[in-house]
Amino acid sequence: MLPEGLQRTLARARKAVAFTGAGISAESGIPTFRGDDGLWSKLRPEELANFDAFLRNPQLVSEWYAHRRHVTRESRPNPAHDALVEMEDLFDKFIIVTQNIDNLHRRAGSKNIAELHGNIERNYCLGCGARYDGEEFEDNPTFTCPKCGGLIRPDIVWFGEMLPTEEWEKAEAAAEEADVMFVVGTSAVVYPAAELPMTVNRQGGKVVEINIEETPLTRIADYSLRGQASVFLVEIVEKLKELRKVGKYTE
Ligand code: BV8
Repeated sequence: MLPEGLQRTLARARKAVAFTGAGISAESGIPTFRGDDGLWSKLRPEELANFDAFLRNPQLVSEWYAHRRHVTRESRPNPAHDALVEMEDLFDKFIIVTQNIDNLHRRAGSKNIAELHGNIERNYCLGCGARYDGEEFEDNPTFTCPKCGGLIRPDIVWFGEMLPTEEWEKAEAAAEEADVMFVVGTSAVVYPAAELPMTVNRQGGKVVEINIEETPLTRIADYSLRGQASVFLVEIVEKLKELRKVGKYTE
């Protein structure tokens, strides 16, 4: 049962943002970063998810991403991703702002997505900029560009790298005007992405955290729902459908 206050927020909200992290894909079988079985628990970000590490050992870093691409392709969107697809039709304005690079929001069918940290299905050559996206990239075990021999890197944001300007600006603008932001499955420790829920809070929008554990955001969230992303997002979508049926928006 959703808190009364949250139901009133849902009834009134016209503009919404879903801000997602690795936790929304955990139920698809993709390991998170900082959980016990998280990716980082085995490897440290400085070892692999940064440009210097890539230049030092391009084969190792490229093989790690090829492995992760394989894992994401073997997985499927879960009911949490599907609930966010339905959410697009339940608000006047809705956008998914994701830190995830696993491509699952796209595969679930979401249309309006800001990918703050890139997408593991996109790659480009450092030498000539040629793009190597999706399947065509797989049969290239040397990760070098057939056109110019340059190094091919994943089109994702490593630590110390700037976020894609257009994606970041889309995310900031949405946070500035959101009536509600659902913060789903993120430990809220990576910046500048983790600033976005603070922006919503500062402009008077409601922050609804959905997480199986407490995070640094819990204290500023208007509602912190403790549990699985799929359970709460499905419940929120059912409530929205009920509320929208009895008149689009009730004050
Ligand atoms: C940058 C791609 C600026 C690679 C990633 C202050 C301001 C600005 C920057 C910084 C700053 N302080 C420090 C920095 C630097 C750094 C940073 O934030 N470091 C952190 C670690 C302190 N930031 C950067 O470097 C960023 N760039 O700032 O540039 C700049 C640059 C140059 C010059 C001047 C300025 C770039 C950050 C992007 C890094 N790239 N990923 C890859 O994936 O390999 S970050 C990585 O962490 C992923 O993208 C991931 O999405 C992201 C966040 O992690 P989460 O998604 O939250 O995942 P996590 O495992 O941590 O948490 C999962 C959560 O889910 C948990 O809470 C768990 O309880 C919950 N959960 C689990 N299961 C479920 C669930 N919840 C619900 N249901 C479930 N079933």
